[in-house]
Amino acid sequence: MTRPIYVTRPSLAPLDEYVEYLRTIWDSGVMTHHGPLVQRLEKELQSHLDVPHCVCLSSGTSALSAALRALDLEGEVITTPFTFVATGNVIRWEGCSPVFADVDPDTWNLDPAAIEAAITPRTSAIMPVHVFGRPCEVEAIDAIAQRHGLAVIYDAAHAMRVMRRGRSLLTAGTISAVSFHATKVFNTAEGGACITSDDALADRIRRFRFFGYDAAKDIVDEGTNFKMTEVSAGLGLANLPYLEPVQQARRALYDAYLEHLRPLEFLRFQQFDADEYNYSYMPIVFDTEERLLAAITQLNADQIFPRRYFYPALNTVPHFGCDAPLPVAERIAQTVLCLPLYVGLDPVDVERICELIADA
Ligand code: T4K
Repeated sequence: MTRPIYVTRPSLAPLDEYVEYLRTIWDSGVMTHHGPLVQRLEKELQSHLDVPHCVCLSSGTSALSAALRALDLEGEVITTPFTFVATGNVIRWEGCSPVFADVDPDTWNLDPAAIEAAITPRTSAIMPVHVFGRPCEVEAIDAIAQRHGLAVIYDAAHAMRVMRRGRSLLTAGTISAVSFHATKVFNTAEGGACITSDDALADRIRRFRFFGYDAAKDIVDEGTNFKMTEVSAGLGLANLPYLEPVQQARRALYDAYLEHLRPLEFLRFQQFDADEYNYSYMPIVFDTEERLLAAITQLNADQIFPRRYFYPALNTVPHFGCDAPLPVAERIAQTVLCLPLYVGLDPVDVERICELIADA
């Protein structure tokens, strides 16, 4: 038995395969500025995802930032309170106001009826999150956006390798922003990308990431430094061929958890289509926060460290200044726990984790 066990570990290609990419960097001396490895990674991701534009950036957060900027958004952006703090922060960072709407009790994603109820004359966009990779109600959200003339930016940080009706979920919305952080199913250490089918938006995001320069190095926009390095892109290129086996291994672990945990009456699970999901997280919901805390104590005593993604609900975080209670999201945030899930996690440890939870 390995200890300690953390909530995740990065999936990494064999080191010698990554070293081959590093060698090309050492040979060329090109470390950054949209070099050959970033260009190749973008091409490979475009073909992998079957999308016209995948603009690689320095993080999922910078991808969200660039998406908001590319659309010149201002005013209110409706989003979910059940998400990582980056989602809400980036909206404020870009000069807009996040307006939190409640989530659906089964999917844990924004409830379309709650989105519609939150629309005001100041609303400019909807920023839903496919939380833990579970797709949002994309059609319903599109219909609302069209009715009210709003942009839809998906925070698709968790959604690499999620399919929806045979297509990558990253094709949803005006722009989807995905994270390639070390803790994600596909990683470039730090990194992210904007996916869009709009040529003009893709070009604008490319300019933003490089100080607003165009190809001739004329300053044509107000940009910043959101560049992905060649070192990150090389890691992405090395990791990309392993996505299928990584996903299969995660699915086997997820299924093993479910087999042991399903009989426990005090637990609930996120609902999704098993064949289109990416198995990026193993979230479980307890009937009470007391039981969740008891389970954490039991697990920690055995050096197992699950995580309370995403606690607390963002509408209760003071800097967002939101007074309205959002009971479904707050309840889920109080009672959800993400269990360890990564390639290499020993099935014996999965069993042990489940026993400790059952004891709680
Ligand atoms: N939107 C959503 C919905 C998101 O969830 C996120 C990020 C974003 C936007 C923004 O995307 P990025 O800008 O980050 O690309 C992690 C990640 O930093 C973050 O990417 C992720 N979501 C968030 C949910 O979780 P922590 O606070 O869990 O990191 P940490 O250091 O506690 O790591 C957790 C465990 O992972 C450790 O116990 C051990 C393991 N680990 C971690 C790292 C960093 C490793 O084994 N190796 C590593 O290099 O934040």
